Amino acid sequence: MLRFLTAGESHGKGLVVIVEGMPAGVRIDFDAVNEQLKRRQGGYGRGRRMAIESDRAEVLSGVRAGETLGSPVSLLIRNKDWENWQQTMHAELEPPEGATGAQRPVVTRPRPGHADLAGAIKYDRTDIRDVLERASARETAARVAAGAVARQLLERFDVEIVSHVYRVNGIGLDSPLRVTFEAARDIGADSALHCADLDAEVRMIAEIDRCREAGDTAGGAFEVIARGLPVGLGSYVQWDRKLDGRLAQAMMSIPAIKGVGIGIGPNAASVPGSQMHDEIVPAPGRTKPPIGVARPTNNAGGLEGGVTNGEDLRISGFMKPIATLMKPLRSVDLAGMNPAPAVIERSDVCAISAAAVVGEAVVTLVLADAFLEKFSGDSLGEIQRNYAGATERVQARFKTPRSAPPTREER
Ligand code: EPS
Repeated sequence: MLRFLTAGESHGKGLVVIVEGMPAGVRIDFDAVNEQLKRRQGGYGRGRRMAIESDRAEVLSGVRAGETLGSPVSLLIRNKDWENWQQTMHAELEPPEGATGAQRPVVTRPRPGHADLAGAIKYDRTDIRDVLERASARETAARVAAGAVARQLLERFDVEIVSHVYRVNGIGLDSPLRVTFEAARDIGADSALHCADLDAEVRMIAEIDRCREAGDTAGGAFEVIARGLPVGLGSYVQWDRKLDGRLAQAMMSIPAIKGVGIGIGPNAASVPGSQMHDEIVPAPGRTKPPIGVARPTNNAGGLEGGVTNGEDLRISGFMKPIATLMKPLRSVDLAGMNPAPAVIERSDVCAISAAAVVGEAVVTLVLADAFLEKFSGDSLGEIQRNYAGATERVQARFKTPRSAPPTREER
């Protein structure tokens, strides 16, 4: 089992994540972790906060001489912006001596679409800052760091996880399945919007500019694709073991995600069975995975019955527009219960590229958990042996193509 917990406020000292269940003996490349954090910070439409931060993870535990120990891996990402918030975000009763930054006024005008109103009522806070600090998508930096650690386990088994953005508001591609795994993998690190289709990207960027000029915000859609997964992660035998359900929960937990699609996604409701299901054809000699069959299409997105079926796993996330509008929507000032425009906090116009990187991270964490469930072990070596044993069984089954099912005697 692989699990993780995060902590940290957006303008507090920093973010912390504890990843538990990483087996011992996995080599950790810290640059690779920081590279993922850098990717999350980028993308067209991000706000000024990203110019302040240059996120890096400090390892506090669980790794020694570059290898995991099997103990919890804990990571710290410091907030550079803390310098500007000490007078407002101090943990002590009063600001400690030398606290820097300004003392900010209390926030009392909740933003429609953010956690502000529900959070202030639920936790009985008069200053909405107590809610928005934790509800902020800043927390996703911690998840990206955790995902970058889990990714290094899956990479040992040739699993690759990539993503691409395919829509901003209504602009872009109609289906993510038009983008191949290779096209998504080859998107450059310097890509403005992490989109595989350059023509669509130009139109999507224009839409973000239009929103910015109008004091508005933009949402969008992205897809995560995982290649190299073995057949049999997840299970159909119990509701909470279905991998599609577990992945959907993880995706929906990303701030602003309002929908999830697997493969063809919601369009599955609009096509007849003959156009939906992925036919099975012989593929003798197929090695990755060694199952002797292949699918000419992948509308199912690599999952049937909540189990990986050997095709690329494809999962989309649908993001609503950011809740902070520079031309604010109507709200109520909770201090006097009078109508008032929603508060304006510094924010992004569009964070869809960041959401794609976070999507990769949460998908990686769920897949690593499912992987460890199937090939479980306390050390990398033990997992490798279990994986090799399972692969051998599948290989043996498909080695000699059978024209008819085995008879009772043969069995
Ligand atoms: C974010 C940091 C935040 C926001 C954004 C995500 O920083 P700040 O509030 O200082 O500008 O830019 O959060 C939101 C859009 C939100 O609604 O909470 C980050 O690190 O990703």
